[in-house]
Amino acid sequence: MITDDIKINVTAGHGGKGSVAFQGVKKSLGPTGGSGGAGGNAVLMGVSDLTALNQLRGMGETVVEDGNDGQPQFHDGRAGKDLILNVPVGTVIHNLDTGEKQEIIKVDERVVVAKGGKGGRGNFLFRSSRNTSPEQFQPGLPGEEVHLRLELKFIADVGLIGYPNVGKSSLLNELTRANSKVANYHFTTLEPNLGVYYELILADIPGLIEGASEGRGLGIKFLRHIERTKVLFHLVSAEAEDPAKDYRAIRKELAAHNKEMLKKPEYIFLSKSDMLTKSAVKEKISKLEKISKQKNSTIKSVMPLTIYDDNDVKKVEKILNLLKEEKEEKGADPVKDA
Ligand SMILES: Nc1nc2c(ncn2[C@@H]2O[C@H](COP(=O)(O)OP(=O)(O)OP(=O)(O)O)[C@@H](O)[C@H]2O)c(=O)[nH]1
Ligand SMILES: [Mg+2]
Repeated sequence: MITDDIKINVTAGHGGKGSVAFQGVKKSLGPTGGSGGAGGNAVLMGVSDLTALNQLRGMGETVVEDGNDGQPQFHDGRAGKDLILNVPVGTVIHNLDTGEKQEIIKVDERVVVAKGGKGGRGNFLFRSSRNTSPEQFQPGLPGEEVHLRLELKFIADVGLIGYPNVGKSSLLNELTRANSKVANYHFTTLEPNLGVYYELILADIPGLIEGASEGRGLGIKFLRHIERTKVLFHLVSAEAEDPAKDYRAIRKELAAHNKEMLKKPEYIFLSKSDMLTKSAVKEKISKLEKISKQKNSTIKSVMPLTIYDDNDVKKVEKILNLLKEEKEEKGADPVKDA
């Protein structure tokens, strides 16, 4: 199971205390107390492992290492070690205390989520012409405490959507080296799968059904993973009695999740077209084409598709190649574009 939504509480390290010490026995020989080290920070770091949040589950209250206290002889305390927590790229960090949101988009990108407390000054730093043997010092400051929700939203370029059993996973496997489970029943895919076509990332999500937004089937929580994709590949089975009706039903669920989803360019595939005669395919395609001619339609193309015909698969690859070029030209970032 991929963990894609968790809460964690982290407290950064406490700053070390400043030291009070003097040269030799006599105070008059001057202060030498070093300062305390800063407390360690809590840092989130982007990694490519999509299951990285699994490791953060059940970590409870986590406290980062404190800074060491200052020592005599001008020795400052060592700073506490930062705690680095790996999160998958595409993780949105919600600060539950402030309501702030931040995203980790790149591998190795680091975000300090809780800053360690400052170390206190030792008495050496309190010396002055008026007070040559100060007894003052500062205690270190406490580290920041944060309550975070970490929500993974895949950074995919293409989202595969449709009813269950329409061949989404089969297509993903055909186009990429993904090994998404395929079977002839509904809800074979229980959690999202990603595949890579050159530099494009394709996301295959569990099938949607009418009422998914009200919790039917597997629900629509997976839609967040394709919220930021540039385009949608919408598969409607040739076996559907009324493909236009199926198409609209899925669009309704998309809208229920987020109306912005309806603005994405869409490529429609009448999947499993090998199951029908040529004329029946034509008829169903024309029904879908009618929709594509409506005002405000974001449909780019409608085509029949069977994964058993190499030519069909090549046509899909052609679309992907165009998207790939577009992405290269723009240096497009699917996240920023969304
Ligand atoms: N005849 C035919 N069958 C296909 C085609 N593509 C997929 N299938 C079959 O359709 C069934 C469902 O395929 P999946 O790829 O698991 O469908 P899915 O849309 O991912 O289904 P869920 O994960 O349940 O949403 C499997 O038995 C596939 O072998 C096709 O082009 N033609
Ligand atoms: Mg599937």
